[in-house]
Amino acid sequence: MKKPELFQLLGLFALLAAASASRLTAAETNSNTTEALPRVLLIGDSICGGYEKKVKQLLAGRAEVVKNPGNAEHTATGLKKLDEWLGDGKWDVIHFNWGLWDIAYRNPESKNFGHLDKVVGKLTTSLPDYEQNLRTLVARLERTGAKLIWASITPVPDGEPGRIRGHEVNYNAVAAKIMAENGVAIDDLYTLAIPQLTKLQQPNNVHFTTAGYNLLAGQVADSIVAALPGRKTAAKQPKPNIVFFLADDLGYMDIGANNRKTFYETPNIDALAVKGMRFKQGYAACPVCSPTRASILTGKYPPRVGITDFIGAAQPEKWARPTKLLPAPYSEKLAHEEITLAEAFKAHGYATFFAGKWHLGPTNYWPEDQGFDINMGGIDRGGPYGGNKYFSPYGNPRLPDGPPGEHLPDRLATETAKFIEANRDRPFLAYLSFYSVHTPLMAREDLQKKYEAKAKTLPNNASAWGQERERKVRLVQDHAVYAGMVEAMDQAVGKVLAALDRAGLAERTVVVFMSDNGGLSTSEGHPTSNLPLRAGKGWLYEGGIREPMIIHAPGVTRAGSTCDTPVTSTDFYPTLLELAGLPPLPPQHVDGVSLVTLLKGKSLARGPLFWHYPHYGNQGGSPGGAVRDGDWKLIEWYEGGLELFNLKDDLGEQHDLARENPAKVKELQAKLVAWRKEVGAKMPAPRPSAANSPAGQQQ
Ligand SMILES: [Ca+2]
Repeated sequence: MKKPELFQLLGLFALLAAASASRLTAAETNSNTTEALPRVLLIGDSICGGYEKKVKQLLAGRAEVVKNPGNAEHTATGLKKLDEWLGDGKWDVIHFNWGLWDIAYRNPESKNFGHLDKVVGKLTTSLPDYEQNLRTLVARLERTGAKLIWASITPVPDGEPGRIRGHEVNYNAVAAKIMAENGVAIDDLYTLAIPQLTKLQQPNNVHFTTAGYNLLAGQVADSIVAALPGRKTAAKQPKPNIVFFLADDLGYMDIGANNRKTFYETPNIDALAVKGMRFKQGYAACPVCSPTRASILTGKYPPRVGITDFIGAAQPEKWARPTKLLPAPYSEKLAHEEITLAEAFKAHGYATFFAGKWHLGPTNYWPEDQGFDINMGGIDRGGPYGGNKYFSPYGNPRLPDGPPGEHLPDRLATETAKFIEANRDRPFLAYLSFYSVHTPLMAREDLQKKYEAKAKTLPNNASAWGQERERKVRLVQDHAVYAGMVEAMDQAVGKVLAALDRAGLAERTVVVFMSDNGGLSTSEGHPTSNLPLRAGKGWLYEGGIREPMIIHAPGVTRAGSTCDTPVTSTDFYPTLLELAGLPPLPPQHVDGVSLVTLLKGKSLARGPLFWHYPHYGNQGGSPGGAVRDGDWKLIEWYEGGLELFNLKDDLGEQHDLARENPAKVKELQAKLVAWRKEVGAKMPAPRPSAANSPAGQQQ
């Protein structure tokens, strides 16, 4: 008997065995082998039906593969039928998947309940129900003693009637968490399919072409082979962890790595720059906080997400200041439909952690609702305004108080370090979003004293002031309390990096440091100076948007390297996915560009960067937009007026070249206008003339 024939015969015996009896029968019947083939049960929906045949071919002679009869449908069907499918339960490997049916919408009017109705109506299974059902199913599968492999839900294309693109990511995230908790292997068909989706999937349909099913089958067969008895699971290269530090209101010139003469001391952040790459033209997508925060978490420009001002700013209908224009309306929460950076990582089995300032919406829109497993202190507020503010008790519903007097940045670092230690054996995303160095201006007493003494040693020993429109602007860094706040935050960064070292994770953890807008220099205590950059937080000049930005990606970035390419906060999303070896999510991070090429020291045509801030901030600025293209920057003030700067020659934006170079103004303004249209930017409105009268002047 030739080998292929033997394998065919074995396959036949296997089928007989599956149909009627236990595998002992198969072993006894097959007198030519001393051992029966391992038994593999496939449980799945029509996608599984699509790759079933090829998987059986690929495993012929190595395993007896049986699929559940028909379609596994949704998790509720699984709960009803699982015992029937398991039969005697003597399986070596069970490869299973639920989800595609669960995320389908059914027409509640339909009587034809046996099929997907292809009409958006009621979601088959809510996310909490899916989680509960899947937990029960996994518990029952575990009792079989088989090695378990869970296959992620394959992508839903845009335009498929009956399902919404993106739901699969959220359901995969929940499933990945359950599998991680239960030690179930993951066969990530989602990640496999994403890059080639348009080629391998049928148009506007979740089903695949033959080539697509063959691709899936190859990976399914490999995952089964790796789990077969006597096989050691091949040790995979662990995925890198991500630690993302986001400072609040820290200016570009506030760290030693960017400013050797800074009054403040930031040895830990400077050391990070020495290990990784420092961006000299890294921008925030907005000169105030909530919009930039949204841009990092969504990979989209703020006007596309609708969050164009800090949440809490007065909407136009409540606007009381006697301004020329009415500010544009803006969204006061980050929509659940956005697949946040945290949700994207969670979908691939990452543990996700948030600590600190959130400021992206009311209750039900906090970090735990946007993909973070743990939330320490992230709420609606834009500052530490409860209790004793920067010192415990904090009066924060998401941060249990520490001992009286405990300092907030240190506590957030402690929590982050604890999370890192607890998750040292699985990939994680830790997002430490400091409340520091935002107002209220409060420092640890020892640090304040240290910098009061240091201020006395400054050459002129006096603050100096300039003018930015009607506001005075600080020109010298010498604020002792602010300096103390900067150093305390830097120490907190050091504490987290030390935890990575202790856990032995420093060489497989990507570390990012960024701030959400420029340093506060024209209001609310005017604590810092951004010179030579013009103005500060709340302004479209460089002082308001150019940020301290560092990325250390072990094995990718060269120690102590710098980058001069202008990049912006929407770019983190695709960059971090690529660094983690995860597939991009292009419809989500539509405004981001992966910076990995730059991190490797190569050049990248990043393209122009845009800003839209249709609001009167608290720092003296007025509504405007801006575009940065090469060395040029155009600011369009919506009250009227255009300013053109060449940043290469004029970093301080002192020489407006708009009159000298009308062609460049026209070119850049056309780009800005086209971009506003593309992202659906809302504009400030002209005011009814009555509102401009002194009677309308409140505030
Ligand atoms: Ca801020």
